[in-house]
Amino acid sequence: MGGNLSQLSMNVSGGQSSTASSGFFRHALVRSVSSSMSRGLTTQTLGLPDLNTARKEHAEYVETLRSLGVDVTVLESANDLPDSHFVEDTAVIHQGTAILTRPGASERQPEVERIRPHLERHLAVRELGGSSEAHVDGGDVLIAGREALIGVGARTNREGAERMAHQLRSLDSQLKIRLVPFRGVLHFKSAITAVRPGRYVGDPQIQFDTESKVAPAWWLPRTEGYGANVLPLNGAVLVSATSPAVRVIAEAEVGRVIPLDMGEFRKMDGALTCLSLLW
Ligand code: CIR
Repeated sequence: MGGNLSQLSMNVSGGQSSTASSGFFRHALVRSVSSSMSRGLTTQTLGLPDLNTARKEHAEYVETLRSLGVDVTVLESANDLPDSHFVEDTAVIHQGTAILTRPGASERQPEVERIRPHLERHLAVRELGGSSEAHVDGGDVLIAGREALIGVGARTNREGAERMAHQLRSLDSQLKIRLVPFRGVLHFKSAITAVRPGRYVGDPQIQFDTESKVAPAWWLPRTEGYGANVLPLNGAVLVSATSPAVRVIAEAEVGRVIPLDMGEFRKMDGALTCLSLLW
């Protein structure tokens, strides 16, 4: 088991000294909220999302990225694709190259071709490769510092994860890549992200096979598991406004924390990282 909140004071000084190693991004691609978002896929039972509130939350997200120095391209909404604002799942960007995914949910596969030309405008783009049965969602690929964790779960299968690992390795031979089978949550990054490289925060709802355990530095209280999806960006950490615990952790680890309301996206299994592709 990793750290808990009562141990926080012991970790604070070590955390603050490493702030500079957080991810730095100049560009982001986001897509405006689909007007059919309430018809998207979800495992939650939190009710239907309110489109206007979701648009406000999205606008605030975009403004926050801009306030941190990110040049944000906002694509027109794709109203025929209810989950298309969750652009993270369509590609994995590393070292100036976008690797297109092959999402595990067939309903979401058309999103990839829809975003391809916009990625090609800015980045080198490559295919995942492998058979049509190789599936990977961007929400299962966590790259933090020199480590990449690829979750094998509800949306990403072993063949998809291996293809993604192969592509990442060919871009960056120094990257330490691990495939991590998991259960209990939709995407790996729904439950594990890094406030900064090497410092993972986790939702205790995630379950691992014995041999594939990930040991986060911080496990959140069960009631605040949603807070485990954080977005470290240009010296700050975006966190969910619903988790006081993750706020305390991110303040101690990084210093600058920006809480955002993601309530409408949460109803559809979405969280902070899902709404952007960053490079
Ligand atoms: C889905 O089920 O695919 C969407 N409703 C939610 C996707 C959220 N994306 C992510 O966690 N990376």
